[in-house]
Amino acid sequence: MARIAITRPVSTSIVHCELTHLAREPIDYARAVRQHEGYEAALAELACEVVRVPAAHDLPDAVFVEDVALVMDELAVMTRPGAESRRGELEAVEPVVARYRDVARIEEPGTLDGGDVLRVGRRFFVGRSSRSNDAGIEQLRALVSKHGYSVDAVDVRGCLHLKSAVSAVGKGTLLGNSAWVDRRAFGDVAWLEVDPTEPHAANALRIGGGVIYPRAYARTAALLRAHLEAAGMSLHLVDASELARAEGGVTCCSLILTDR
Ligand code: CIR
Repeated sequence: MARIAITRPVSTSIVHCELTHLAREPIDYARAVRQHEGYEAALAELACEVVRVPAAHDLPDAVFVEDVALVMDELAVMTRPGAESRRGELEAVEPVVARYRDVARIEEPGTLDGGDVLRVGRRFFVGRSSRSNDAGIEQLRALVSKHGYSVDAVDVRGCLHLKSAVSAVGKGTLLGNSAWVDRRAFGDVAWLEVDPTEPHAANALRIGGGVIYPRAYARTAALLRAHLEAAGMSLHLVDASELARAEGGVTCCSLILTDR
């Protein structure tokens, strides 16, 4: 069973990306490309075969492939991104996803961004955000409940996506910023709180026994490292500062799946 990470190159137009909670700052394209290469190297360290969707330089946010699809063992769901400027991203991603899974779709009036979807075992938590609406969440529920997954909507405030506020860093362990999401929504799980000086530090990408994480959040990284070491897991730090200016984190830049 091979582990696949689907990625997409940084677009030359990244500076024109969508921004919701951040002020626009210059983005160094060459540095963003180098950082993305470092991210792909971390994926390879975690035994992923990196499969690239062709670049789409006219689509500023195309690097954030997480938002346009969800991939489970049983099926894939192409989302309908909440930002209209991002809907054109699906066209080239779908055929790549379709190599590995049967594909279902979120349809109008539903909207859903993959960044709002957090999976913990057979449970999906979906952020009700400016990008994902109740119709999208209902459609997802209809598609995945027949495969034994539950879907709970969770309110998020102050950040773009649910996974800006909380992400999974181990079996049943979440890393979160409780100023942006109510941890009680997730029931009985272990919760690591981000350092209060690092509100953006809750987005981590767990792949098997490793976690990819931005080097910039040094205090939260120290906490996370101690937790992972105790659990026999590894921490893989990457530079992700340029894509952070585009309001993206480490989960956003890949779709992880198993090829059977
Ligand atoms: C957007 O606003 O859509 C992009 N600039 C950032 C998307 C980040 N994606 C993610 O957190 N899953």
